[in-house]
This record gives sequence, structure tokens and C-alpha cells, in this order.
Amino acid sequence: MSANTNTVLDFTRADFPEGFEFGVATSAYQIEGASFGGAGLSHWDTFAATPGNVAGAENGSVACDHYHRWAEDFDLIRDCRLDSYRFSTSWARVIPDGVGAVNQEGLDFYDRLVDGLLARGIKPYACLYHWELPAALADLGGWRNPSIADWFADFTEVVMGRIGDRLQAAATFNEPWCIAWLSHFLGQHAPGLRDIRAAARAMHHVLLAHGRAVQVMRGLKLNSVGVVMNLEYSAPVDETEAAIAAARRNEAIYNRWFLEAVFKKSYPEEALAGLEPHLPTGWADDFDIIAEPVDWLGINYYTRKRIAADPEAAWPSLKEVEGPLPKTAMDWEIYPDGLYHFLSWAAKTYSGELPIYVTENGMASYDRVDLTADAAERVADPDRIAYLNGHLAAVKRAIDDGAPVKGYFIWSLLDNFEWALGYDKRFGLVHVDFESLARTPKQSWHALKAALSSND
Ligand code: GCO
Repeated sequence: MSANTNTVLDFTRADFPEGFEFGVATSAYQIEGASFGGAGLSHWDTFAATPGNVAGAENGSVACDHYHRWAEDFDLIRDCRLDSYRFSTSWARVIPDGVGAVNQEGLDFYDRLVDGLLARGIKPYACLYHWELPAALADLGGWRNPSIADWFADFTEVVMGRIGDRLQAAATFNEPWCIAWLSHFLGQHAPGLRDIRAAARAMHHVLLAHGRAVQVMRGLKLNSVGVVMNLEYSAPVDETEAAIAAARRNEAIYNRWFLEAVFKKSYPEEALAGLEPHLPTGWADDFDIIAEPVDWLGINYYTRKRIAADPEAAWPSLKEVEGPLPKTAMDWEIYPDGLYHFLSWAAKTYSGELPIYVTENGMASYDRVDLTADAAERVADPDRIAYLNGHLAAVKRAIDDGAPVKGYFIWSLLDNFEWALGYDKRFGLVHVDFESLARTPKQSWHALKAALSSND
């Protein structure tokens, strides 16, 4: 996307069905400031405090200071004419030790957020878990410990008992693949393990915890409960049988494991081939809880990966190979067709008529900052505008072809803490100066505001 001069979005509200929602998404650890308001330590605090885990030795202790600046941030959502906001609740903020005593200050904070959104006419979408497991529970084995399903059910009861009545929708988990595989097999996120047995247990326990949380929310009479999966298009590097089989293994672990469990009460054969020996005893008996019916499905989509077989490596014996398409600042290929594919495929194969929301889509870009320029031109991010155009066209195509897509959330409102990559990767519609914490809407924010304000 070089030399791109896009400054406008190609669509208006009228291009999407009546009631289609446009929103932005964030997560607690990435924006709030984990050191404020009596929050307990999470495994992201301890992971980030370990040399080599996070670029620049950065962490989320201050992040965007959203904990204190949320009102200004919500004004930016309202002023952009967005309909909806997706945020997450930090377990360690609400229950500092993971179980037991509640930090009222933390719970009050989320209560303020919900009321602050409603006061501005913004629909609140809350996700219970976006990765900051209380460190006290990590000490007990975290996602490897089967008790985590009960711990998470108790946390769900506390949070949703307080804010559930005013939410537009609630989700249990953000991206189970990242919680389990990326963090316990690939070792890139907290707790940074590279262990197949730990990964297999996390892959199962996160689903069990999901099912238990859905049950708790039913008990609280919530009627818009879902889960957010991240899907990544898995393309064989060539047409050889070995590459095709490797891409299928990747797809089974990444895209099918969680959907198949929630919607079909099973795990894909290609993934069980490596994981079954490491699953907890009696795993197949848990599907009735795991498959507790949900009301909607969230899909996070960013990119595709090209996959080759790697016969030298242990199971799943595959590797990623760099692709030829233009890339974002994450070095992720830009591939809107993948989003089209998943929206249609998920509905046909798994979720049927249930509403689907694109709960995250967006890019890290190389922005040009000139704070002396006119307001709309202070932060130029033409590549983001082009990315949004491409992906919204894919969403529209999927809707035209029958996929029940009801909303689209951009990742993210603000530049923020991009996990192991620190503050260097900027995903926001709004630029954040991490010295002064000043917010400056980017050109994409202005373009979105114009698109959402117009009905033509
Ligand atoms: C994600 C995450 C975000 C990331 C984003 C970009 O759910 O993967 O929700 O936390 O910041 O995806 O990598």
C-alpha cells in the first residue's frame, strides 16, 4: 500500500442493511493502565517484567491511561458517529487474587464505563476475558488447571451481576486460540509456555470455562451472549499434497477447534491427532457444557498465512512462509477475501442464522504525524483507510450473498499496548502520544465520521 493517497471511505450507512452497527473495539490491559485503581497483578504484568518477552521492555502499567481518561475517549467514539463500543473487563482489576475478595473500585470502574457509554448513545459490548489472567491463578497452573472453569464462572457472576443488565451484548472470551495456542504452544504471549500438554489442556479448559460462563449469564437472564473467535486464512504455500495437508492441520488447530466444539460438540480429527494424548481425562464428556447455546458469534479477522509442511519439526510439522501481498506494519498480508470467506463459511458450517459480528478488523500502520497541520490532516494514515475500504467491501459482499452479519468493529479506537510488540505498532483511529498521552484523531477517524454522517 505504498504512495496511497486515500482520504475518504468508499461507503455510507446506506450501503449496509438497516440497523447495521459500526463500532470500535479495545481491551482492558492494552488501554486502561493496569497499575491504577487497586487492580491485582496479572500474568501479563509478570510476563512483561521478564527480559526479552516484550519489545522495549514495555508493559501495560499506564498504557493509554484510559482508566482516568475514559470520558474523553468516549466523546471521540460519539463524535465519530459510531454506534457501538466493544471493551473487556480485567479479571485482576475486579478480583485481584482471581478468586475471593472483590475490588469494589474495579467493579465501579466498569459500571461507570457502561453508564458513560449509554449517556452518549453508544451501545456497550463487554467481553469478560481479553488475556490478563490474575497472577495468583497463574501460580496455580492457570489455564492448565481444570478448576479454572469454576473460577471463571465466579468472576462472570460478579461482573455480569453488576453490569449485565445494561449491556447490548456480552462475550465470554476474546480469541481462545491466542489464550491457548499462542500462549502455551508458541510461547509468544503470557504465560510464554512452549509445551504441547499445557497447550492441549488450555485448548480444552478455555472452552469449558466458556460454557460455564454462558450458563451463569443465562442464570442472570442475559439474552445476548456470544464468544469471539479469531480466524486466520490458512493457504497452502503450493499445490503439493504435503502443503495442502499442513494447511489443513493449521486450520484445524486455529479455525476449527473452537467453532466445532461450541457448535458441533466435537474436535477436528487433524488436531486430535496431536492433542488427544494430552487432553484431560473425560474431555469428551464436557461437550454438553461447552456447547451451551450462544446468541451470536464474533469473528476477529486480520490476515492470511501461507503454510508449508515442515517434516523436520515435531507435530503439527508446519511452518509459515512469507507471502507476496502488500503488508501492514505487523508484516501481515492484506487479504480482504479471507474475511469474505470466513463470514460465509462460519454461517454455513457452524452458526447458521445466528447474528455474526466482525468484532475486530484493522491494521497497524506507519502514520505521518504533523501536529501543526489542519485538524483533519494531523495524522495521515491512508493505508488504514484503504484497508477499511477493502474489508468493508468484503463484509458487504458477504451480506449480499446471505451471511447474517450485523455489525463491524474496527480494531482499535486508540493506539495501544500491542502485547509482545509493545507500543510501536499503531492500530488506532486515534493517535496517542505515549509521553503526554494526548489523543489526536487520525485521518481515518475523520473519514469514518464523514462516511457515517452521510446517508447517500
Ligand atoms: C486480538 C486482539 C488485540 C490485538 C489485535 C492486533 O484480539 O488479537 O484482540 O488484542 O491487539 O488483534 O494484534
